[in-house]
Amino acid sequence: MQARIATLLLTGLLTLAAQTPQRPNVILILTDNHGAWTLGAYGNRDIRTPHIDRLAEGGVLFTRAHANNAVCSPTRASLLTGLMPSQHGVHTYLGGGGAQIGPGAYNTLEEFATIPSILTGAGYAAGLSGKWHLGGNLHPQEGFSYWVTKPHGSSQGFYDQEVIENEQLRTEPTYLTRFWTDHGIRFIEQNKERPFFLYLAYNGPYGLGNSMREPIRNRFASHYARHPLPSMPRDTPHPWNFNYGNWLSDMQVRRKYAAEVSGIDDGVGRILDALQRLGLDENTLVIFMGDQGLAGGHSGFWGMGDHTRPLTAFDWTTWIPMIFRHKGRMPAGQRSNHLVSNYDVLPTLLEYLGLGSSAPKKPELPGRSFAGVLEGREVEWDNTVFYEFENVRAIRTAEWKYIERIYQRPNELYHLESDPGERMNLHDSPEHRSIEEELRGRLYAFFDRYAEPRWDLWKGGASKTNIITEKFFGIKNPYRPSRYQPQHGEGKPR
Ligand SMILES: [Ca+2]
Repeated sequence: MQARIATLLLTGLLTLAAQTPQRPNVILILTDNHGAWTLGAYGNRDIRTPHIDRLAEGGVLFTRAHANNAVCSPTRASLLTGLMPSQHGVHTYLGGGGAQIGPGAYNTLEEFATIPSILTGAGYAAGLSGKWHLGGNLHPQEGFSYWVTKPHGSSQGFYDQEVIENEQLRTEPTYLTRFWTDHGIRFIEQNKERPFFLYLAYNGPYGLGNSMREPIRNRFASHYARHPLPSMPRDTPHPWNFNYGNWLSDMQVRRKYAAEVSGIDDGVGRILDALQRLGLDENTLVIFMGDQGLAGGHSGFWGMGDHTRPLTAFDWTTWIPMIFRHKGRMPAGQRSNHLVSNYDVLPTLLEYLGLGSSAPKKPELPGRSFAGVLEGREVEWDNTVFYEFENVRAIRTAEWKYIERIYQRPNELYHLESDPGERMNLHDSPEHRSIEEELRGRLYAFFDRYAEPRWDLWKGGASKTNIITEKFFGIKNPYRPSRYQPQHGEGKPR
């Protein structure tokens, strides 16, 4: 009898062991200034993205994913912490030097639990290959043990650029998009026997500044050399364009942007091939998303919500690609219309990995887990996302968007169902007063609940970054932690 119980116990344990394999690996591929509209999987017919399209065919694509801010550092901080800018204090992009590298450098996420710090706490090896842009760039942060990144956030090009490797600055002559992919594959190979988290954060396609004046040097130069690229509209520039309005008719910029999207697609293809080659397909969750979107001529804009005056919250700056794939566990070829945000990713990922109890409790997370959608279950979902960019806050539902500004006008109300290009501002029109009041109430309730007074610009709080609308808030210098001591090797002028 005892032997039988022991056998049953043993069988039970063996069955349990077989049913609870080690947690899946996670690869989070993040692109920079990347509108969903550039990808074949989202309906684009003139930019070549066969590998990202293949990824989508094998998993779940979110047709309506939005970023909660217009620029790099805040959206990355929100992705990794699950918090709003008025909770983590990163309101705009970190400028050169400052918190990023040099004597004032510090990690702006230090006091928060993040996707990498939570996963490394659960036994994952974590690797960053690509753009960090959240401070303390020279040294590995947030539990990362593999750390190859950039000293700055902005990209002046994709060749002969400064990188940080082995905690040293140097110039990398080769194609950065390929360089990040190479390091991503190396990290996967080194950690293939244990759970790993790869944060592969491409600095392309970028779409801005000198990087778009660099000639196309990847293998797509001839493909796009004469391509008319009709997916980038040639509208009359919107009067709110600030510094890129004349790019709407610039074919060099369009072709360069398209070529950098396709360059990333090659990298995604190599990552997927590496997973297959190493037999990791069925034990690896792959997430592909953009940090925020980019207008490529849409509604008369080029760029993001910081390339306009006033600062804006238009959909072209927030609409991002978001694709999840996990072979064997996730339904293939699914498209979800749930309205989701970058700040929903952390709670989703933790629940999906069975780490829901590790979700940070304070500050309170505004995000909601859509893990059920990934597993093909029906989930209750409030189709509402929020946006915050300095003096601009917005609420977006499936049907409406309401945008409010502090210290500046106008406010804006758009009926997105009939006006997806956000061209007809219905603010203050008598027949829309009640919907505007309702949305305004929900917007205020959201920030009343979640904003931390310390970082709530609208209520006298500070910022870890310089802010573009400094004149409205009277904040001259970004917050710096007082305990900061320069570390050895930092602060060397270059
Ligand atoms: Ca960006």
